[in-house]
Amino acid sequence: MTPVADLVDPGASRRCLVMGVVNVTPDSFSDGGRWTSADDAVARGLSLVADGADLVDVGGESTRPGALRIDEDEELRRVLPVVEGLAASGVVVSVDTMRSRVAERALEAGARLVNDVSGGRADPAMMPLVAASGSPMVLMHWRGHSDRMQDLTDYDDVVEDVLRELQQRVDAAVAAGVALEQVVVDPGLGFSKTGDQNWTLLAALHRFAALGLPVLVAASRKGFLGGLLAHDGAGGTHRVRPPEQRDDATAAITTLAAAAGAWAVRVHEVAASADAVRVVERLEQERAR
Ligand code: PMM
Repeated sequence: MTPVADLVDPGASRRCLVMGVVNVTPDSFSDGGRWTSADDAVARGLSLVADGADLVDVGGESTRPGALRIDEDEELRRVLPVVEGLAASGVVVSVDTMRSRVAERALEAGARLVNDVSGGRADPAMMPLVAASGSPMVLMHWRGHSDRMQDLTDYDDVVEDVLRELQQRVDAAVAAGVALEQVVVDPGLGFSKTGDQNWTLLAALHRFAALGLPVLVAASRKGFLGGLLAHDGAGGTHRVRPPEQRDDATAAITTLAAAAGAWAVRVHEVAASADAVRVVERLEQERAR
């Protein structure tokens, strides 16, 4: 069994880690269509590591709002050669999938972490598979597939409700035989959340950290940043900032997430976030003196 703490440099720095993203998809909102050949995707992953990524998350299925599912064979075809190529180069690879069979094959190909945005809800075989494999797992807060997730944004209190629903997923994982030391939690920014609800969750990150489990924060390039940074254009148009122009705001969130005790941030452009987590670490060392 690999505890989360031993995934990257066991015993080394306790700073917030940086997870670089490689989406091997034609249609992700953030970087879709850019790394569709396995060679390009592996090269991209290696360049993220050169920029300071501690681990690389490889996904083959877009989860942008409204996306339809692809079939399992297509997901395997996209993901496996990239996982294999990066793992063979010594990269710590995480596989972003809701399917137990994709997770299983990716782990065989060298992945070390399963990142399931459905928190084990999309495929009932996922948690038993993770338990048997001994690999760590990200449980993200999730209420439904992308084609209907934005219809599922009713909360009494978004922070309380997300915390409770995440805790239920942690309990389900433990009941399936996953050790607590293997579990990472993620509030699931942008998944069944309105723009404002994402900000409310970010403002309460310390409460997620207080669950006592490592927390992953994945704000990178998401729509709520595009909305925040929108500006009024000619002719009274309201122009949402496009995804590739949201990286500075993403790095700002990395700083805040690291300061709130996040275990890792998941980002598309790594360099600024890699610097930010080191700034936060240095300040914390200074405060502890
Ligand atoms: N968001 C996306 C994909 N995978 N994984 C986790 N754990 N948390 C997230 O919030 C998350 C994720 C969607 O973003 P992308 O299409 O830009 O990768």
